[in-house]
Amino acid sequence: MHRLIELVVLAAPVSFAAYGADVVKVGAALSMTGAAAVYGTAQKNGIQAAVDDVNQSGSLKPLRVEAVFDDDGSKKEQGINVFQKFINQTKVSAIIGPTLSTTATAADPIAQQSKVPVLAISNTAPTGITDIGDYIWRDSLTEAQVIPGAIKKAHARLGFKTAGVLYGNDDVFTKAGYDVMKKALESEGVQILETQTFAKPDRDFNAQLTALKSKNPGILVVSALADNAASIVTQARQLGYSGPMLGGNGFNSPAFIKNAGSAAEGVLVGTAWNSSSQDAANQAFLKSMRERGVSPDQFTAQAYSGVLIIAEAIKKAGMKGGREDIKAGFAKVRDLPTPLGKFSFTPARDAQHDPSVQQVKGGKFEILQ
Ligand code: 1QQ
Repeated sequence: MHRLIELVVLAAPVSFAAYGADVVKVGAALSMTGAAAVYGTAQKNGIQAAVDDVNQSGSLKPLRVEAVFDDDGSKKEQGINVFQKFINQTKVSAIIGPTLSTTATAADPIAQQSKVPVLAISNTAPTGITDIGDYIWRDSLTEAQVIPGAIKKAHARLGFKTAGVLYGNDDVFTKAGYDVMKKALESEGVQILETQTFAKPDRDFNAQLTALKSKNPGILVVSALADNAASIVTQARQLGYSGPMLGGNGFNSPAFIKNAGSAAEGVLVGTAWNSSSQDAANQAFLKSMRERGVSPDQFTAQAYSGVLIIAEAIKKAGMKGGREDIKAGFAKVRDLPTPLGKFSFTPARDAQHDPSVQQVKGGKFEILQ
């Protein structure tokens, strides 16, 4: 008899915590397969770590957050299916993701219609994301917020006068990144000598790179996802292009460096995460990831920050974790300490914090001061 009572008492908190009404479910639609899989894996690590850290801190008591993960396959259709499942079956309070802007343009309108708040953690296309509607928010800086500063810094240091540009024309992000790069180069007074395009399934970029190299540009500027980026940079060096290269957000993965090897050395990349920041929130994030044996990248930092932002929204809503509560709470987030810096949303629901520029040195990204 004694034994039985003990069991019941011990079991009760566990079952409440796991299945009770006090759980705020957040669906994470991430690219675990397909062209953006390298980002999705990094994001999943960040979300899980932040959920554990928030719950362990007890700061949301009596609530706790639970992340439900699903693979958007780096594709529009699969992203739509995952969103529908999260909204109608899992009945999540909010959705994090999807990984690619391309997928977001298709899936976000469903969440908007269903009045489910979305927090994008890696969509960087300047338009076509948060302007879908008032339930769509993001903590990822857009290419328009990052690239002009990166090009300005590269220009000031290297003094090039001309550029060649290569971009993917079958993806919302790579295309939008190109638009931003073109504008930024022009406003720096840099002449674009040649522009070439490719599509995600392409593996051989020799034709485009030969055309670009023949113009002898002072810098090669590339908008591509990580897999394509590694092949492009490798093949450019193999063709004998020895000038500087600058990439967009797709380059912000250590997978790019790993796959490009020595060809990645010196490549410049604008980034939303200052990995060397001594801010307490960044140091706590780095410690948390170290304890998990995970080497974080920008996508991990944005994912981790996303969970902190949702937790803050719940607090600002008076410790309520419903769909409308989280949406209303987002609007009240101000100067929240995160691994990205002090975080606020702009009136257009975009991210507001400082960007950085990094360069590949010795097989690693190094922040340029
Ligand atoms: C986007 C991106 C990708 C490179 C990151 C996952 O920035 O699709 O908007």
